[in-house]
Amino acid sequence: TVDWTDYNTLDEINDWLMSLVSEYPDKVSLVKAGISYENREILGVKVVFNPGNEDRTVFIESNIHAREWISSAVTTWILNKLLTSKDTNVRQIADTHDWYFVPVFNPDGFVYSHTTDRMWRKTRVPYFLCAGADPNRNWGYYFNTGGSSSNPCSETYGGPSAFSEPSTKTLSEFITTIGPKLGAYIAFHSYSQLMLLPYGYSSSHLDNYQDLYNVGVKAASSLSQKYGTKFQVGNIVELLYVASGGSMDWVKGTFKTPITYTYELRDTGRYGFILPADQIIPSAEETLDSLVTILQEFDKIK
Ligand code: 0X9
Ligand code: ZN
Repeated sequence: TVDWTDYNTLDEINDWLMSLVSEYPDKVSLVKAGISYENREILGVKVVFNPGNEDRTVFIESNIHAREWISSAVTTWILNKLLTSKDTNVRQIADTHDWYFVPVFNPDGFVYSHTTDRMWRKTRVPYFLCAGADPNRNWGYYFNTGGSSSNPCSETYGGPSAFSEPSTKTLSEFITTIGPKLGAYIAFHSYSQLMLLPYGYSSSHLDNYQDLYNVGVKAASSLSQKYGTKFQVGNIVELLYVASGGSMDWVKGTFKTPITYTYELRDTGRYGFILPADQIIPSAEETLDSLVTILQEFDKIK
């Protein structure tokens, strides 16, 4: 069962997604967002509370990196809150957007991180000496233009070509079907407590960087209210490193989606990727607080 007191397996997450479709048949529908190398379906849900919000679609991505378990736990918690919360701010953002939640972008790696190697990051596509490409270096926008490796044994191996990985290729095809409707694309990773702005291929302040930054600072302030957790806000290259071929870069570059953030969730390194499960709910609560601020502040800009 999924109750956010512990991390869940892929089967538990997928069973829970399917149970939501039965529980809320008028709001929730199952989405087959892609298929992995090992032939796992990449499942998600579309949630619609009210008609007329098609052009205000929010897409939430997590666990493109296998070991970052907190990311899908936060995604499923937020999904549950949107369906059940009576808080007026949560209801306001829920009811005025259409939603896509795809909790596990990299199911093969995620299963492998549960069964075999807790620190696995990449896909499981075999490449001669080593397995896996970094699925967040494999997208087709400024692919392989910095911050990715051409060595298949590297943790940041970009793959032999853009969209070489079945998961990123099929996910990109699905996202393309809704791309023009996207108002917001949010990717959850861990760890470091950052709100990252496009692009990962460049340190230039491109597109609507200034709006994203100003709203990001307000969102980080909201995030800190409950537990005092501090997040920094800024361009990927300036806060972290060059990282080309990321999913958010591809979405932003292809569709010019206005709202685009990549979160690096808790913590700052004490536990790192192995974040204790008793931090799932507090991390998810503070993250939802920041998401409320993002969507409300962008409504004021338009
Ligand atoms: O290196 C990454 O892919 C991310 N950091 S992590 O420690 N979770 O691996 C940063 C992703 C930045 N986003 C893009 N490059 N689009
Ligand atoms: Zn990551």
